[in-house]
Amino acid sequence: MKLSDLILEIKNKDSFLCIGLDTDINKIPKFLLNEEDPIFLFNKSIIDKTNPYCVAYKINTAFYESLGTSGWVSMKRTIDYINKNFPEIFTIADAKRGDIGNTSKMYAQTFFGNMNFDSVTINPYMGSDSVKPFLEFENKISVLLGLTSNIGALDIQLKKANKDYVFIEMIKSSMIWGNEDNMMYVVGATKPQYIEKIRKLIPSHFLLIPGVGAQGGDLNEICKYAMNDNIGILVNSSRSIIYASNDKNFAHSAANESIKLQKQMKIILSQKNELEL
Ligand code: OMP
Repeated sequence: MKLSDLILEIKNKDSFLCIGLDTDINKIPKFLLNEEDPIFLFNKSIIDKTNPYCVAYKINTAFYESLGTSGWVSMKRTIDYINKNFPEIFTIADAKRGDIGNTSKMYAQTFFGNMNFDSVTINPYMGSDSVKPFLEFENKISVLLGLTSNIGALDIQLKKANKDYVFIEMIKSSMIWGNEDNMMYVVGATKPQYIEKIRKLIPSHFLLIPGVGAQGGDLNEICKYAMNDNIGILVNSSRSIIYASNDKNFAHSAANESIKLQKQMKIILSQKNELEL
C-alpha cells in the first residue's frame, strides 16, 4: 500500500487508530479453544466488528511465533483475511527484526514477500545494511524503532551520545536511508515530552505511536505535538481493545472500545481542520 492510500483512509474514517492483534492463547475466551484455529477465529471476529473504526492492524508476531507452526498458520490466515476483505486497511508485522544485510533480506522476504504485510517494525540499531533490504521492496514501509514506550528506553535510547540522546542520533543517521514514503518511526505514547523534538527532526515522516490504553499514554497529549499536515500518526492500542471483555460478546466489546478512541480522534481531527482554516 502507498502512504497516500493510508492518508485517504484516515480522512475517510476520521480515524488514525491501529488495533494491535496481540492475540494471546491464554487470554482469549475459553470457549474458542475448542475450535480448530482459535487464534484466527478470535482475530476474524475482532476484525469483522472493528474494521469500520480503524485504519490499521498491527500483528505482533511474538504471540504467533511462540505457538510454533500453528501460530504461523494463524498469522498467515489473519493477514490473508485482512488483505482479501479489507485491502484498504494498512497492515503492520510487528516483528522488530534487523540483522546483517544477507539475513535481513530473508526477513524482508518473510514479511513483505511471503506474508504480504504492508509494513514491518525494524530494530535499526545494527545500522543501514540491516534496514536497506526492507527498503528495496516497492510500496512497502519500514517502521524503525525510534523511542520506545518501555522503561528500558532509559537504559540506552535516552542516554547521551555525542551531544544528543542515542535515539536522536539514530534518527539523524537513519533518516537518509529511505524517505517519508517508505519509512516510519515508532515513538512510544508514554514519552510525549520528546515528541516535539522528534517532529523538528522529522517533520514529514509518519509516526507509529503505541502505548495508549494498557500502558497509559494520553491521546490528546500525543496529538498536540505529533500530528503534521498529513496527520502523520497511527496510534496503536492492543490489550485495552481486544480483551475488553472475555465472554461471547468479546468482539462487540472490542468494537465499543475502538469507537471510543475513534470518536476522540474525530474530534482531534476536526479541531485540527478548524485551526488550519
Ligand atoms: P498494548 O500495551 O497492549 O496496547 O500493546 C502495545 C503494542 O505495541 C505491543 O504489541 C508492543 O509490543 C508494541 N510496542 C510497544 O508497546 N512499545 C514500543 O515502543 C513499540 C511497540 C511496537 O513496536 O509496536
